[in-house]
Amino acid sequence: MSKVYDKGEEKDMIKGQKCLVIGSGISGKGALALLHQMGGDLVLLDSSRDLTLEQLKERLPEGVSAQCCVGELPPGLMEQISVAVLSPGVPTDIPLVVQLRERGVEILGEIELGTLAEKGKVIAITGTNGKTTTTTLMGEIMKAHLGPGKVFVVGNIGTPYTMEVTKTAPDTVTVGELSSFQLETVHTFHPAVSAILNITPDHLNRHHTMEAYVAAKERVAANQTREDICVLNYENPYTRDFGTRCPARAVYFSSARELPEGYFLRGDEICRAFGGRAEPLLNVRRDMRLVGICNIENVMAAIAMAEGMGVPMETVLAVIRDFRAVEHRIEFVASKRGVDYYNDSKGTNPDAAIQGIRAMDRPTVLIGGGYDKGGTFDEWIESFGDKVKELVLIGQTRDKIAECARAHGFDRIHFADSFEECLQLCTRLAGSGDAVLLSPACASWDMFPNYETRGKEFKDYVKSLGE
Ligand code: UMA
Repeated sequence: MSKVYDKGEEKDMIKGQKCLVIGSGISGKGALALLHQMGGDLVLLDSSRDLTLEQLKERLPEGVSAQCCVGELPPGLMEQISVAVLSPGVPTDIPLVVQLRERGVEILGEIELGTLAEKGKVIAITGTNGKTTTTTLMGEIMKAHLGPGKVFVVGNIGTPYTMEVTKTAPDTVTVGELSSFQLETVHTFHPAVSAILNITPDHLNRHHTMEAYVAAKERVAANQTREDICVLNYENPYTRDFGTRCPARAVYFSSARELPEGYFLRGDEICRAFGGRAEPLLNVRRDMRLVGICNIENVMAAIAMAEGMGVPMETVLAVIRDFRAVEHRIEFVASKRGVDYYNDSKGTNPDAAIQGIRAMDRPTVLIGGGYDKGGTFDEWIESFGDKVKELVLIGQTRDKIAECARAHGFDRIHFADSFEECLQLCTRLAGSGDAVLLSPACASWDMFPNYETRGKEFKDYVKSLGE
């Protein structure tokens, strides 16, 4: 997707123009509010057939008026549209978007729209896994450095960029968690510091090929220059390779080898090496409350980004020492009748779910399955080893997973038709000394509005169990 307008033209691009927002979720709402402030003439389209026109109108932000359309655009309206803002969940290759593009309509993602109003500096974090933890940690580090009111944490983490960007100023920093969906539609987005934590297969039903998925992730650095920094994982083949082509200055981290330049793990110490000299910065057992190699990588990436933003190391380390796991990410819920329950609802792809299994230290009843993103489950099942004792499957992918598990010789498989049935089954299957882990390797969208709801229902159930 090429850059189609120049910075500075944006006000004219929106003011008085017919602007179409596609999607009435939280990104759509943020986009409508910002376009309204910019003087756009608004149209809101949601293609969900489950919505009535009245329900759609109720989703309009307070004080914002827009022509609302459910399903598709009425005849004649397409010709009037000059800008279309896509919510992240809207694929860029659906017929409507293709037609708009062919008509020469400016296609922006919600993140790109936010970029038009950004006045401060931006830190952008992407990757298949670890984004939410790293973004949250980075937000805390920047808040400790800059003080209250100067830092905004936005993006895939839950708060749309467009809802916060009007508060930015030359001395603020916005920390953004960016998904591949959001990065597909950026044109001028320009972070001072970016990070690609790792890239493993995910969202292939949306991007179709691994090449397209990787290309979307790499867009995070598309407008960076040698003045900027891009933090990359040396142990991931895609991100290591990107460092040789990246327009920004690449700074690597590694959890598996000593690097001559960058950040790496030596025994239990995270070290920094520059000019061939290495020095230890922190001890991962003594100075970190987060567990698992994935979190050590997240912390190394955050240290690298913070240094790139000029944050003193003592501030960075003080925040890391106090930082706890993010909700829904390998989150210990409670111990009931000798069984430890862990909520890893954010394990929405096989790679993330592998990290969940690795973090368990006892026989585990695992809940898997959900929305079908078109990926494969072989590596996830291979990672079960002796640890996963029973697998309880739910959702769209349950038969596909069961077939794959049997092909790998794992047949302690159970099916549940509802989440409630699944949870009760897990409690029956787990004995004292076991763990029950919700880490489904799939998105939640077939049974829940989002992974947070899935995780919350899990936690509510666990809390309702007797001691
Ligand atoms: N819709 C259409 N046409 C379409 C597709 C969707 O009209 O072709 C409509 C739906 O009917 C619905 C609305 O769009 O009414 C939903 O929009 P959305 O799916 O973009 O969701 P938002 O509520 O705007 O939330 C989005 C992100 N969702 C997705 O990327 C799917 C949220 O990430 C993000 O937190 C939020 O913006 C704020 O930035 C969630 C997510 O699941 C957590 N992300 C994926 C992931 O982490 O794996 C990428």
